[in-house]
Amino acid sequence: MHVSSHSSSNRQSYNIAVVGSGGIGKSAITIRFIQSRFTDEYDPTIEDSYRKQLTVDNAKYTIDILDTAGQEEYYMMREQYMRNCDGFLLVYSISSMQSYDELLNFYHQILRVKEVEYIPIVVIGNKSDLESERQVSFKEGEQMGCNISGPFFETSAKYGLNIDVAFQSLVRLLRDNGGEYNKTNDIENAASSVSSSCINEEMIDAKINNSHIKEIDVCSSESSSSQKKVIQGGSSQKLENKSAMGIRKRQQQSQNSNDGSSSSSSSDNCCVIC
Ligand SMILES: Nc1nc2c(ncn2[C@@H]2O[C@H](COP(=O)(O)OP(=O)(O)O)[C@@H](O)[C@H]2O)c(=O)[nH]1
Ligand SMILES: [Mg+2]
Repeated sequence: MHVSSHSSSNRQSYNIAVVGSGGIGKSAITIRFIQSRFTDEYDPTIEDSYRKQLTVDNAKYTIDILDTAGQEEYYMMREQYMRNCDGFLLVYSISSMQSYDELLNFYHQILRVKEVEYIPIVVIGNKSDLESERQVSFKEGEQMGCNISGPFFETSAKYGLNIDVAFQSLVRLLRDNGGEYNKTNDIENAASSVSSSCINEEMIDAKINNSHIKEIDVCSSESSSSQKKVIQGGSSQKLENKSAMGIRKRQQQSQNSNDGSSSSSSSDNCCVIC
């Protein structure tokens, strides 16, 4: 169920930041999405920006993705990219309760910096393959999505699970100014879509019994298609004082004409509107 009845943006390009604590897989998610591969190199100091073209619901979009790094500890330094970005992937690791707890700090800072009540955000619980190390339940992830009015996905950058649908979901939010997640969009509609209990318990039970990466509520997602990419090295941009923060920076660009869904599972996705 994607939303088209709300105010739609005519924009065809958006700036997105991948945000969260260090070591939770921001770079792995971004590289999986851009390059359809998994990297287990971990360099917390590299900040990259990427460009990718993707098609969502038959419309083409260019998205600039900032894979943030190092700013986790530099509260003030985050403000610049927050101001510049239209939408955010807020990421924690299911194997780190601390990274989960820190998400609300990021969220509140984004709202404060942008001075708005709603901002297009998708919540991601990454490393869903690390079941034996799980510290954050699926339900807690959904609760976080409810708290910040955003769709929630558990992903595995390692296995390419739910990565593409998470990005597509964010593009739809940007296009629809949040759709049903933005309660200020359409008061009547929003009121009727708000359920008294934040999470549908039946859905959760089905989810838990099944697996952590299958859908609990249906968002449309697109079928896979083959993907051609050109990755180009580039110059650094955007962040100032990066040397003071020990951040190394690259820029990569991916031009393609697909819907960005080739690398992940076919249609596993989940969103809860609460
Ligand atoms: N098992 C598993 N490991 C992951 C996953 N995503 C990232 N990692 C690993 O976690 C470490 C940190 O990832 P990275 O993307 O550099 O984290 P960042 O600091 O948030 O950018 C690396 O060793 C990655 O290989 C995942 O989905 N599953
Ligand atoms: Mg990183």
